[in-house]
Amino acid sequence: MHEGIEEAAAMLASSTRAVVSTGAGISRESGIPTFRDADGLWNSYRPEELATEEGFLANPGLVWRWYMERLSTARDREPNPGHYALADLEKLLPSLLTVTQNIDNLHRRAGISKIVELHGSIERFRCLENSHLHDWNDGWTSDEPPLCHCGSMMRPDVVWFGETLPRDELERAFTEAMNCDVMLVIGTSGIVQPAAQLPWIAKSVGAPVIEINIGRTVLTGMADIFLQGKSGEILPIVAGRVREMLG
Ligand code: BV8
Repeated sequence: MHEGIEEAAAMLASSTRAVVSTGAGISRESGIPTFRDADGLWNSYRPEELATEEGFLANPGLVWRWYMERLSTARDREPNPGHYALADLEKLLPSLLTVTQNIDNLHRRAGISKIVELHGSIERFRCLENSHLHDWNDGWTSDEPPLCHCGSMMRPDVVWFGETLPRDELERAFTEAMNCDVMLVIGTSGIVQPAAQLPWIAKSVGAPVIEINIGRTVLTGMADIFLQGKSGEILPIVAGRVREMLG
């Protein structure tokens, strides 16, 4: 059995306010590239070109096409055993809240219902001028951003670099981290702020931090337990042990 899994499962099974914080790594086994790994998204593009409002305004078609490509990839892929194990943990631990940096909608598709999407969703769109919200419209093309009924150009309803996160989501994530009794951090390099604060907040209030990642990150040194490996392989084992412990 993976060193540390037993202890991690026991911490989760005895928790009354568990928080899970996920990054792009949890979707990697669904075939969705991460941002910083060898085949990461940013390696083919520069973030400041694409995931910023300036980048979008400078080249709306390029950024729109990049998001359309990511939207169709996300829709073509399925949640992996790691997402489903989190959905199982949510059923076993009623207080569990999942906070994700991901915009691929795979947590929801795996049946996770208590979720905070800190950086928005690739399935949602809003117009630049008035933030009118829209779901995908089959009349839209993937080449150029469509116009809203108010005439303003559409953009993905995601948080770009240099943009503040949605207040309610950020407030909820920070509050839950300040009140949690265990934090499980999965598949994140722990670089992008303010999402990267979450495990540090948990640590500051005395909650143990469990990290699942294929490699060491800036969080590994502070984590109480580091489970090295693929989240799609480790999470089902952890969820299975929690289930056995709860009987
Ligand atoms: C903000 C949505 C206020 C769009 C994203 C200098 C210092 C500190 C901060 C800053 C700074 N300069 C600017 C900032 C702020 C900036 C920031 O943090 N920059 C970083 C780069 C330093 N943050 C912001 O701008 C945020 N807004 O702060 O507002 C403000 C306003 C103005 C000026 C300053 C501040 C907004 C950030 C949100 C950006 N939007 N996404 C989109 O997706 O297109 S960020 C995007 O990248 C993701 O959402 C995610 O957050 C991030 C990627 O990180 P990860 O998810 O961790 O993914 P990554 O590839 O890095 O790592 C994957 C991990 O998985 C790896 O560790 C790998 O080992 C592991 N892994 C891989 N496979 C597996 C695995 N693990 C387990 N199993 C596997 N199979």
